[in-house]
Amino acid sequence: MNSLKMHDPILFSLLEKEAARQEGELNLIASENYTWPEVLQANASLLTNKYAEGYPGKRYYGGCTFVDEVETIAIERAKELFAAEHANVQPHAGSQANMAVYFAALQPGDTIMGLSLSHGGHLTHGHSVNFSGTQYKSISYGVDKETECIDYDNLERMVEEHKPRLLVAGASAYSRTLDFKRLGHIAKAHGTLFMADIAHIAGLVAAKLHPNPTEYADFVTSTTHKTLRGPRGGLILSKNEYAEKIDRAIMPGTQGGPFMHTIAAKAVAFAIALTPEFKAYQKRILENAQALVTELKNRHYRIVADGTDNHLFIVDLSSKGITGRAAEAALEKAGIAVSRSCIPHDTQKPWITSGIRIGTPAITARGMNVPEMATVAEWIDQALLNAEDDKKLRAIKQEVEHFCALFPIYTQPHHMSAQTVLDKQLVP
Ligand code: DSN
Repeated sequence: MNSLKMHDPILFSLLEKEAARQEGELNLIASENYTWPEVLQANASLLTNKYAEGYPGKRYYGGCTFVDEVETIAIERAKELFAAEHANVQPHAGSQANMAVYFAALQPGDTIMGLSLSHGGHLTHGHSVNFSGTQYKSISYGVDKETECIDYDNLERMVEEHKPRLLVAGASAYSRTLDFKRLGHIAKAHGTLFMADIAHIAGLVAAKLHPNPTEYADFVTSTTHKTLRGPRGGLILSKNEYAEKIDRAIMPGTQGGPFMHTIAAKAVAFAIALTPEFKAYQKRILENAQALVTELKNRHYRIVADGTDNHLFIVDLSSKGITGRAAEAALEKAGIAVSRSCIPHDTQKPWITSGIRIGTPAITARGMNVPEMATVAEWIDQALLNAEDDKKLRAIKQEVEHFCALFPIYTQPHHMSAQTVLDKQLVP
């Protein structure tokens, strides 16, 4: 008998319902993914019992022999994966990774410059309601009105004018390649530190399908659970010259005991990300995103920045008579999960929005490929055309459920191949 089921049936049943939701829904949320069974195993391990404040070989607790080895392995794999000089694998999340870099690199009141949230940036890149906008002076750059891409000439002019202490690149809703080389050169030319936040694109960077910023940036931050497909958590990479400052900014600066179970799970995910199979998975994410763009354009949807170079894109619904919020709600009724999203220069409020953000990491993880994208696009279109018709939305949901059953998340052959990879790579 399952122990959780016996001792806490209410909680157990909620976990079962969530498992059924994940299996039965089309997940197009660009920041989500289904991690590997081996990562789940490490993340649910008894390493959660261990306190290990400090770093390998320098802990404030006894009994750290094995967790020291775990963290060292995670650090070494992260460095290899991203060709980085230094890695800190302790950040609990992406926001904590960014906070630690600011804590290491800035004094309160210093100026930071990041992409505006309403143009695809992140709260921690200087938004007024976030610590990054209250503790530091924040200047935001945006995208060009015509191309909806970053205008690097204008960005350079802004760096010249505002002289930020830290230039921040990276986004949560930007579908084009980020020119880290150019950004690094701009920062260097103006005596500005440069941080690249690759939370969304880390898997593509690891697979060499997006430029890697580690050569050009003083600091690189990331999450480990989006395209990278590891456990929920954060990561900081830096040049060696900042290693000590970064480590101190995490502990004792902003965090206490590291989540050793999550660090073990990160180590497992990094090993998988070093394999050719992972690269093939990332390539399929890109192919699926581009195929879905084409299918939606064929159905007369406008795509922000006219397409995508990565795992996500933004659909502008302003000519379709439906807001982002209403579209998100209708799609949920049809068994399709997306997140509403501002479009650049949006006239709707951020809670409402004119767009939706669509990403392909999760549906690709469950084995869907380019031929399936036409079906996905047709359901999106039908759901949005019938957003007020609950009967029609319920009918689509049923079709979606049947379709998803053909692509089970945790029982399909590619997970077996993850096991094979682990056997080959990890077992001596
Ligand atoms: N919340 C994440 C996203 O959805 O993009 C960013 O942190």
